[in-house]
Amino acid sequence: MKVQDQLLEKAVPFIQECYAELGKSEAEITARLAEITEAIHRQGRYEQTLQELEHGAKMAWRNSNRCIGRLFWETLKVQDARHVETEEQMAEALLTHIDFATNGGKIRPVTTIFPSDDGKGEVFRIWNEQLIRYACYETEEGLVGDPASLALTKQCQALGWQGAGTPYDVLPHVVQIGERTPRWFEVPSSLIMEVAITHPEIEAFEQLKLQWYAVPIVSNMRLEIGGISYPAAPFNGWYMGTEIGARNFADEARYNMLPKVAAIMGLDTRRDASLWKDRALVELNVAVLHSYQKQGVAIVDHHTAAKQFQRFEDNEKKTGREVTGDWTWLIPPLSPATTHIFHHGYNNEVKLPNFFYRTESE
Ligand code: HEM
Ligand code: NRG
Repeated sequence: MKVQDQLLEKAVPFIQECYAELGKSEAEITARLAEITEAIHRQGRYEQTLQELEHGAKMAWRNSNRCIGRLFWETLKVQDARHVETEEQMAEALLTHIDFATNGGKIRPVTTIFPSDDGKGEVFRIWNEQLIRYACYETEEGLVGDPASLALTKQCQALGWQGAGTPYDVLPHVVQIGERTPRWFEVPSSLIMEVAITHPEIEAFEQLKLQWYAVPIVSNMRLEIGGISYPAAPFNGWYMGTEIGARNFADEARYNMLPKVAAIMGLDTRRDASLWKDRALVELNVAVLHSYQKQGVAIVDHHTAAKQFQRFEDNEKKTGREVTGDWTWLIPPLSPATTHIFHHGYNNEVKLPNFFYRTESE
């Protein structure tokens, strides 16, 4: 099938669904489809209206099978950056995103949408996995920082960036337009909100000197709406505590803190059956939730998030839409069987619009 026909084939159901949800008339749908058909035949592409972009992005969130936070899909804000032309403008829009999303800790869900990939022009790319993430260095004492960032840190260094060498150096933004040399831009520390981790009862937690950033802004996925692909469309909500406490700090291949937490708690780490890992995990997660709450940064615990997801499922049922989901990602990594999600099955069919991992050529 021709590329043009493929585009139209995806544009039609999107416009029908989007416009129906927005309460538009059949006449409006017919008129818009005629316009889009004509544009595709004449130029091989069509441009979305701001309203289509905004509602399409919300639908993409609603269709994100792995996301437990979807109750709030209608509140998503869109920063339209489709007019951006230079690396500097890209970097500027990323800083605006961080600032608007952070909002002093009252985090707002946002997506910034850069120019689409129409297969002809240049592709706008963000190299970072998230807009705020910690670097990783290989030292004689082993890895320092977040091992998840080892490859990107090396690439940044090859481009001339140098970090301070602490376990929590925020990586610069690396952006690339077409096949031009990628450019890096430091993120001003005044824009980055971070949370020092303390425990409500166990004072020794302070000795671990743990900290994490306030806002997770995923920047390595492409957004597809109505057949149009946006390879750079960073998005954020707020954290669910377990992402930090049960994975980022706990995974052996990340900050690997469970042995240190067990040590300050005086647990018996010689026997697996003492359940020292489980006990350390719980207190680490208590500390994360406590610290974000104390510093006024939005965060959700996994029990509340699961209840919110239940409400999302109820809402969707009422509107006659089937909820799709990826069970393996929806269950939280801590006490999964205490949530209703664990005891359910979900259809993991991928509906459009949606967010996808980028392939090499994207
Ligand atoms: C995945 C929670 C907002 C789209 C996830 C995950 C969690 C989560 C816990 C699993 C992450 C992991 O295990 O690494 C939340 C919460 C939000 C929120 C609490 C608060 C509002 C959003 C927004 C979008 C979104 C605003 C898009 C507009 C996604 C996508 C994934 C995901 C696409 C899958 C990522 C992947 O495959 O790597 N979310 N989310 N989420 N979320 Fe959300
Ligand atoms: N687990 C990752 C973040 C993935 C997305 N999570 C969200 N998304 N909460 C981590 O950094 O731990 N969101 O858009 O809010």
